[in-house]
Amino acid sequence: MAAQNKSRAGGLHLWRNARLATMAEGDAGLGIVDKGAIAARDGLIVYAGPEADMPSALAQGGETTDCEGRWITPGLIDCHTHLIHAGNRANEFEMQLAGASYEEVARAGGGIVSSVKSLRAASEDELVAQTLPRLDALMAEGVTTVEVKSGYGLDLGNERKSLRAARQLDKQRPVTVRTTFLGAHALPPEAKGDKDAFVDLVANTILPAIAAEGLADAVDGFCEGIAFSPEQIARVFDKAKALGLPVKLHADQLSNLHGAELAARYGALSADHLEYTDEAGAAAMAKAGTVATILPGAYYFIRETRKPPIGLFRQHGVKMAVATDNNPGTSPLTSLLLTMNMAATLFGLTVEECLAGTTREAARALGLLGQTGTLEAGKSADLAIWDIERPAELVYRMGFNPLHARIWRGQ
Ligand code: DI6
Ligand code: FE
Repeated sequence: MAAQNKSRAGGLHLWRNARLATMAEGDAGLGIVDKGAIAARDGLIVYAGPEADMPSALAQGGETTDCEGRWITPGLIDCHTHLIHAGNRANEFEMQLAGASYEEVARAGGGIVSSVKSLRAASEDELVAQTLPRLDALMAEGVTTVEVKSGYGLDLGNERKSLRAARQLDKQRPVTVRTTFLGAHALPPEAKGDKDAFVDLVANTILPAIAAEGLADAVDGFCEGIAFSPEQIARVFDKAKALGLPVKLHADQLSNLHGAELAARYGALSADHLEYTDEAGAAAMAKAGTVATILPGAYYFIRETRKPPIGLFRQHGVKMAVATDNNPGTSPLTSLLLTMNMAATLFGLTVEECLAGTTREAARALGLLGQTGTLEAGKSADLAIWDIERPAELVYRMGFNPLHARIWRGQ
């Protein structure tokens, strides 16, 4: 695959005769504009709004696309993925379907550790080659920005390899990739059960080296009984803060260790999963401006029964993002459209919340709200053009892709 030109497309381009869902914060609801148009210059939106109000200097010039009444939304953003991994765990899925418990699967060499083994055995190029089909599946549904975590390497060489592979994705496809270092994801076999020593290694050795190479845009951790304690995560976060990197957290997925409060205390961009988060957690997130990233794919796949407290998030004004959590163990999901359907069906999110969750709020969860996530002048011309009659169709269908065209930075 030839490397794509990552510079912004030059010149003026107009998309006319469209219906817009701007998703802009100040606009009511989806920010619907019935007879809308967008103008972009050098890959940046210079106008988005009613076609009739477009400044004539723009309306007269430029290459024009007639959208024939189609809908335009901001390009979709998948703000939580473990897209870089090697192999898959379909064998474990079969074992579980045959009645094996999680412990039995783990004893047979399964679980996160099996993905660590496969990733360590793969070269950087092999990781890129294995990941591109997953990235392509996301992009085919209008994704223009994707977050990619490490966390299956668990030593410096393999975490570095994972994040370099993630940076490669960005060079090989017309998409924005944001990388997140997830060293505190699981305990590797060589740590021999010593979580504290491993956290020291992550915080004091691996993270500074990753940061020095500029390989991570953010730092994440897995705060859970089966992973790391709040105190251990705090040690990683302290180092991240000292290095000037924003943090995110896998919080309260399987139990309430008050991960939401921990994330809020560190001013985290987002806290993710949150099935067991309580009211104090929601209140703390609201106060800190930490986005709640809802991950219905993992909830569905592991047949979780406890739902995230959507009502509390609404009540306290916590912003909600929606993401795939693509990973080989608990969410082998590469459809953000299906994820929206699950967020609505399983958790009761509205169409507006689902669409905001995969555009504006996902951008916020990545610290990118100034650059993308809404159709507003000054932002990147990241657009998804849809063959639909109403935006609800994007949430309603299961396994059907109505994307007509995907525009990234104006191209
Ligand atoms: N939470 C999860 O559900 C996954 N990672 C995480 O932090 C599990 C990942 C895996 O099983 O491979
Ligand atoms: Fe995850």
